[in-house]
Amino acid sequence: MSAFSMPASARLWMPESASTAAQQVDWVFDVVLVICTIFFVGITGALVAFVVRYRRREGTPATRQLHHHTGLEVAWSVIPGILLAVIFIVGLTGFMQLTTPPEDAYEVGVIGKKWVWAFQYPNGYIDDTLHVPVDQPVMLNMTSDDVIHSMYIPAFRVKRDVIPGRYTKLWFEATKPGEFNLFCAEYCGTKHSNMISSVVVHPPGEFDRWLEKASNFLETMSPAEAGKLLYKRRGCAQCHSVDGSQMAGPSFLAAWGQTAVLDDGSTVEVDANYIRESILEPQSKARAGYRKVMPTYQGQLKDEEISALIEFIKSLK
Ligand code: HEC
Ligand SMILES: [Cu+2]
Repeated sequence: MSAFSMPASARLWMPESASTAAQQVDWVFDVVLVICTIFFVGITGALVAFVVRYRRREGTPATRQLHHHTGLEVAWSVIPGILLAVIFIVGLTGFMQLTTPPEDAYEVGVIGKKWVWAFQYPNGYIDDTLHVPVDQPVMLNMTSDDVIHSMYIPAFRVKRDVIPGRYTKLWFEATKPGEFNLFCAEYCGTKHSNMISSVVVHPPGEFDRWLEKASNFLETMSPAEAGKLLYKRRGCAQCHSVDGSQMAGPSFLAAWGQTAVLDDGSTVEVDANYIRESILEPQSKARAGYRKVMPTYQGQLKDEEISALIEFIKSLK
């Protein structure tokens, strides 16, 4: 327990705290802040006082020689030295804890891509919101499809880069049910600021029920409805509108059956095969007039999911 901790709601400059790491992180932050403030005020105060007191005056000769003061010099070296060593040790142990996930942590896969998060649960289900059980360590195994992103959950006091071509891990244990913000904290392109999601912490016993229900959406919904859900959850909505407005990609409104002009001048009809190919190999037949920014969904959308997306696009007459 920290000498500085107050009820979460009473804190002015800290976000809500909802993980086992939050208290310690806040405590270290507060202690370092207090130490820095004491030194800042002390040093700046002495500086100002000396400037005023020993300023050059008419008729006062300059001091010829100053001798050093061994006691003072030892004190101002040793005391900060000890403080720094203590901060280092506390920081190092905290860092080790934060970077070493417990063996029994529940693992969720994370893929960052411009500009959406994909969270993959052990049964293969993918969602754009992170759902976790309360009071259980959770480990995120993270990678990126394109550029460097950064997983940041302020209420849990955790943040870690998400890097293409390698896996980084981050873990936490949520301490209260609720919904908390989740951000990308690394500037990753035009819509970086839209790369917002949330963590839903489920009360005991509810997480498994949620996962079971959420994973069955392909069976419980009509294909077009399931496609609409995928369109929102899997980030298509970031670049494709359904009301005809222009975004990074062509609108899906009335796209079905249209003749699309490709960047090599040829044309193609927007049908099931073309949509499927656009999703799996976006660069192979690129539309004229658009930048090739669509990420591939190869290996990330099952056949049934692609079919559902096709039905959804078809339904937008
Ligand atoms: C980062 C932006 C972005 C995201 C995310 C994105 N797309 Fe695209 N998409 C584009 C762009 C740009 C094009 C046009 C250029 C091209 O064909 O590569 C395109 C083209 C397409 C086309 C061809 C449409 C036509 O009229 O020619 C389809 C179909 C498509 N996307 C489906 C999807 C689906 C389904 C998703 C989600 C699973 C998705 N896109 C996610 C940017 C995006
Ligand atoms: Cu990002």
